[in-house]
Amino acid sequence: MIDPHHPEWQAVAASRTVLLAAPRSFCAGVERAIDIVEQLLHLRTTPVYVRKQIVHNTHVVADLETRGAVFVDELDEVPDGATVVFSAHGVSPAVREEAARRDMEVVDATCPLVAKVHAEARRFAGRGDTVVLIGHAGHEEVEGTLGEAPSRTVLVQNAAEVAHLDLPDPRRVSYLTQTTLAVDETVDVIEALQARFPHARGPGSDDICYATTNRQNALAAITDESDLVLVVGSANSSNSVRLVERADRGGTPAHLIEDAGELRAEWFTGVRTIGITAGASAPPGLVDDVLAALALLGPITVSERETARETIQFTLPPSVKPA
Ligand code: 10E
Ligand code: SF4
Repeated sequence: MIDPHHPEWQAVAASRTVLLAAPRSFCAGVERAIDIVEQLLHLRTTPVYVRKQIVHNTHVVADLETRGAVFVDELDEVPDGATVVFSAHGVSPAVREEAARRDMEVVDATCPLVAKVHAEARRFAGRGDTVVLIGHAGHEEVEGTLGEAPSRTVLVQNAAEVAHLDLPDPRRVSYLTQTTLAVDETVDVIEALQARFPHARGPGSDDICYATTNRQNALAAITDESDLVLVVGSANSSNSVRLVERADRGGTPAHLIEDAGELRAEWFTGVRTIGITAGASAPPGLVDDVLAALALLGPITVSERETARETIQFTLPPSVKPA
């Protein structure tokens, strides 16, 4: 937390320029997922369970928890017949089957762009291909997508792993990607895959979503001019971590912060221009808080650099649509 009266913060007091990347913060899939939980809290008199973090942001989860949502890790913590929300990252068919078997009311907050990747996994595996899923092991979205055709899907995390793939029929290969990967790194993985398996077929371009791509491009546009980059987001947020790595690869020191309380004085020595962005699950108000905190160190001139305009919105499931 910035304390303007403390000597360590006084030592880095200065007037500064802040470059705000745009787009940043909430994407359409996150807005929809949060809306779903909010609507249910309003509409139901019984408990509203949410399987996993609705989105990967500590503040969003804490806020919904305060308002009554009950977050659980697995369905075994949810009573039979209860209302349960599936998170924006999606679930495997096995989870859906368990919910159905136990008569739960499921409200699915899976982002439609994640659901699209699930549909591709079913289609590609259904035509007899081995599906190479490019993504990060252990991530909830990857676990959900892998679950669509577990015996026909293999996970690849980077270009180096492509060399170790041992596939049953090298002519029957398809690939898919997690929605929040680094665009530039994914190009390398797909190239390595196509070099080894020239028959490999993909989803057209790749599955990285518009929001991920836009936030990476917006950050790239301010990285060179910045002495320091701050990314607002939680540590388990894949798309937020990719933004930090993107700035680092561009040669600018970058830090992921949950909120203004995590700012550290030593980051600001010699820094005159600060680039700021936020991951797709980070509430916009947290960026406002960071700006307010930075202003305690001296006058700031804020300049927003917009590289794309986002107008996309997803409709809510019928069961939670406001009348
Ligand atoms: O860790 P991720 O970036 O996948 O998730 P997030 O909750 O931080 O941001 C929203 C992205 C989703 C739901 C995955 N496409
Ligand atoms: Fe959907 Fe993309 Fe947002 Fe994920 S990051 S919730 S895929 S819009």
